[in-house]
Amino acid sequence: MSNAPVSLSRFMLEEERKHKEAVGDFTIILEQIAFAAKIISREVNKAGLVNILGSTESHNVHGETQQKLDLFSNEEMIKALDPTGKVYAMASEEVDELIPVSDKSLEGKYAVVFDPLDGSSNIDVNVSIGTIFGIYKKVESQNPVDSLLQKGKELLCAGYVIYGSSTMFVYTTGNGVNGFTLDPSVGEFLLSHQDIKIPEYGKIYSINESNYDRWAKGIQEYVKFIKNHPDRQYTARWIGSLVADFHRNLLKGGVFLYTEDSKKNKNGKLRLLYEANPMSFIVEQAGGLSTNGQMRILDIKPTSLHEKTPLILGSKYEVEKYLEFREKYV
Ligand code: P6P
Repeated sequence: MSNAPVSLSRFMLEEERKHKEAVGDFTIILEQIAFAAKIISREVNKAGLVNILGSTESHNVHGETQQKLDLFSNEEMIKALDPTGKVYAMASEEVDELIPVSDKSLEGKYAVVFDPLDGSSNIDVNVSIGTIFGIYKKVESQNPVDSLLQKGKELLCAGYVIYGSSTMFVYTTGNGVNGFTLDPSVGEFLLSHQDIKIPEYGKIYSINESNYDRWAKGIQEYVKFIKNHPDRQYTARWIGSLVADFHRNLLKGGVFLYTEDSKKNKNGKLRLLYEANPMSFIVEQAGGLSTNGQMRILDIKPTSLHEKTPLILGSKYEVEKYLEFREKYV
């Protein structure tokens, strides 16, 4: 049995062979996302040394100041995907409308949503950040946006890249979750976390408690319960970077919550298409749960590219307990 490291490319090809109808288009898209991730990783890891730190004068659709690395990462994703001719439609957190694709891409069979660099407000303070993506099959419709406004449960693939102490590529195509760590010396992502499963329960809860006074009673009572759990001591961890907080909880167990509140974020802060849905697909494939407090995230029918949703996801125990408290206190 060879103990040679398994590269992401080899893993993808072996996955592709399991689908006799596959012609390789899907693998090409994934390979290109991995390629863009390597470029972004290189720039993120030297951001302090070149004039790519800091913010631009521009703002995204959410009114957030766009960081230079945000825009750089967005461009890298588009440059990696459009030339393949396989991507019929694309949407990004950094672009207000549907991203125009070249004529040859109009024959593409897939649609891709992505947050090119989530958590970018942390770039200047050297905190882990990430890229999040999801891939859909194109739907036959007059309006290309319809291929992007599909329920999360229609995703063919979802993944994220975390630019942290190492750069990792974590993804699922519906057959479990696997993690690959970038070996910069060879420029390859190598299989390092095979068949990731999130623990049934954890000891970590991740929520920004500065919003406490604006939460519904059920959320307040849930957090109080977790902080005083009868069976185990939980600890609070909040990095303020979804990919970093999610990745830690995926590996160690626990719950991540960005709930709605009465003032700042009436429908939560995170975006359904390119943050909540991909992370929800991954956590469910790893044995966890993901809800908006009323329903499964992956069952929500999106109505606009940048709509927000409350997001509570992680280990089954903590998410089910959250639903109990929301039911009890409304
Ligand atoms: P807050 C980063 O800006 C982000 O979109 C997510 O990555 C992160 O989980 C959240 O916002 C942090 O929000 O309100 O704690 O700054």
